[in-house]
Amino acid sequence: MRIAFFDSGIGGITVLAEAMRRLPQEDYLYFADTLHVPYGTKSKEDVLDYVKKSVDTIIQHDVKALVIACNTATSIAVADLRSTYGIPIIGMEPAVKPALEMNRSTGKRVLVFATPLTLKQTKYLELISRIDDQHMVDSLPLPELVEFCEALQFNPAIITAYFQEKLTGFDLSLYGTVVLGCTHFPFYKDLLRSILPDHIQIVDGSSGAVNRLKHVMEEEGNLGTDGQAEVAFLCSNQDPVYMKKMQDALAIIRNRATK
Ligand code: DGN
Repeated sequence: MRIAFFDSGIGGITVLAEAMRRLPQEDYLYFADTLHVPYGTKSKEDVLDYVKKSVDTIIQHDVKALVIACNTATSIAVADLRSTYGIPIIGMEPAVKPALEMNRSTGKRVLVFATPLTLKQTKYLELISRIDDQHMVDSLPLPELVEFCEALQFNPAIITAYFQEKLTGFDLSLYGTVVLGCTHFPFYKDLLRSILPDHIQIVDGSSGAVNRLKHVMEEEGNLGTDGQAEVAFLCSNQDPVYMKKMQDALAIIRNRATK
């Protein structure tokens, strides 16, 4: 049986790639909800509906666990999904906790990049109020970055100009860590590395999600032994061009210099 990964578009491929690296004896199914991408600028009610429909489709395939490889979908739907389906469901969490720990000795701040919808959800606000007692965390919504990514727009001049505009007004000397709280954003990790000052570390939630996946599969005694990290791609509008795009995106992320 396969492990399924789900996102509105190609973002979750950044988490899938980490799982393939760490759990190569599994096989995978990747589903993109191309009928409704992007989620991050839509209403909570609509996203909940899109996620449930997508998971209903995914569950018809023989899958043993599901990773909601989308911070936006996780923050809106993970509790609902866990009470509906009888397989392990792993969600994303912006890596704010490790980011705060990394800055303990320097007293620097944390800057979280995510979709506007993720940053508005109770799940995120509760996380911040639980772990950020010193008020060291700021956030920046970057919805256009999802659109760039879906268009495979990796032109350094365009993306650099975008980041520079968005970061206007931020004193970067105050920050020690940037958190990529949207699974699309690690596609820009190499570029961000060249834009941000050297003292700023960049973290994302992929390794945390894969740690959790591995732990859950071990607990269930259900880790794969004979898989070959093969990936079957599916998308909700069944567009052959998008199928090819998902394969290209996986190759891009696997060849990225900054892990
Ligand atoms: N990749 C999604 C996330 O992690 O929030 C967002 C994509 C979107 O649909 N906006």
